[in-house]
Amino acid sequence: MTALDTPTGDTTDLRFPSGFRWGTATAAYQIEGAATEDGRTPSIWDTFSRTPGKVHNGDTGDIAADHYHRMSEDVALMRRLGVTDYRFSVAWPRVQPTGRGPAVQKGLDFYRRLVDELLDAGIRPVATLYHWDLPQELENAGGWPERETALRFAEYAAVTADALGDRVRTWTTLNEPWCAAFLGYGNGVHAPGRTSPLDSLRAAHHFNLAHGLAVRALRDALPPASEVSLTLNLHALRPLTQSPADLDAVRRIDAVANRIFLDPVFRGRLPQDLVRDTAAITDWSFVRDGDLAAASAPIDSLGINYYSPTVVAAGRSESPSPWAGAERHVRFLPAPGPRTAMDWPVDADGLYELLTRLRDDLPGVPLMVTENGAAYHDYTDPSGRVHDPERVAYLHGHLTAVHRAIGDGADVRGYFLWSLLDNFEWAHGYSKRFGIVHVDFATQRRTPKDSAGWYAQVIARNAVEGHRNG
Ligand code: IFM
Repeated sequence: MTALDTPTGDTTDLRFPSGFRWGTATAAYQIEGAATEDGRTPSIWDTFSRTPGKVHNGDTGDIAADHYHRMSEDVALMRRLGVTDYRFSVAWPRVQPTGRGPAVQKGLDFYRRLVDELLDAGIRPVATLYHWDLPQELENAGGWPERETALRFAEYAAVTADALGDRVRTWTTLNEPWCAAFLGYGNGVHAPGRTSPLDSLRAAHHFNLAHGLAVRALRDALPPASEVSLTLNLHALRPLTQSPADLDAVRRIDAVANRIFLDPVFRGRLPQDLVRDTAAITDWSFVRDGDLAAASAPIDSLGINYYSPTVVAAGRSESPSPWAGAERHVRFLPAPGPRTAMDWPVDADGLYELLTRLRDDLPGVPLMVTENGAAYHDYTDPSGRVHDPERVAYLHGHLTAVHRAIGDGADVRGYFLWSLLDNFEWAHGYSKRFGIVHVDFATQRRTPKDSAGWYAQVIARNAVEGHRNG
């Protein structure tokens, strides 16, 4: 029990610090639909999802959860949940359809309306600039492996901040650049579907550069009290055994999954072991003088997206892999325990391990859990209810882990549940439901699941239930 906790009979209220930010998160391509409206042009995900065999069932984000037309209803849902914050992403191809030049007002107007409705509902908007929907024209010009894309991103950040900066206080440059670089350009399971280790490393560097240049552009455009952040899906790594070979497997994956972003952004340098590990692929000469200084422009907080841990051992894995050569030295093992519909293990300790690692590695950097949640096989029962006890258990376990990390000194300022709505789950299409609000994609009817009611109570009490002595 910490000083914040309150005993209540057999249970204890695990209280969060006052002012803790309780949010939900979504991303533009996953919920908006309206793929061709108001000047929006195709992004790499429009192209990829139309490519036969790339997305389950041939699903696309053309309509998705139709949030573009149902935004008011969705904000009203959040108002009822009582969330203090909402994390959404801005679709670059709505704002700058060709990836460059002046902003399209109609595209920006949608976000202006969204932000106004959020503020009217007493909900703080948290805007992410890039959640994977690169304008296709920029991919045609080379995409993230090319430096030019980073320069274009900084321009997009500036025009978006000019338009929304008076109302949006918290900004995130990139969401999960690891996925965008390594799943998009390394093993090709995400858009744009390339399978080149070199391209994935080049993309990762240009994401770091893009982030840093965007931080500078945002600082120039935003009022001084604004907060600028970055969201990483850091991998919580565990060795199979404590043998030197298994520990080296952890080191390799930590370098190519975690430190490839953490070191440039927080220390202005590349991990030297990563440079050695990838010497057969590149000499990293695409990193120019000044890039790492630009990448390490100071930020106000770090966002962490966490779903499950990764167990590794010395060995060999399949190719094409997202691991830029590390697959020749590392095998991945299933973590034990129950699994979600994604077949991801449920293991809240991994979140605690990550948050306390960052407490130690990045002292003074406030943290936010910007995504956490689970997909299950949800359905509406004959009475119209959606019972999702497994999701409630997942969320309860993970919030308890966040609370424990805070008690142990991690400076965690907020938690954003993924996701508000069932949505387009990338290569899985609509087959995986992460929402706490069920969406019937045939009718677009929204039905809050039991987990939504549970989360509303957590927010209202600013606490989750713990067990005494438990
Ligand atoms: O749906 C995704 C989200 O877009 C990024 N983080 C992980 C989620 C679940 O896979």
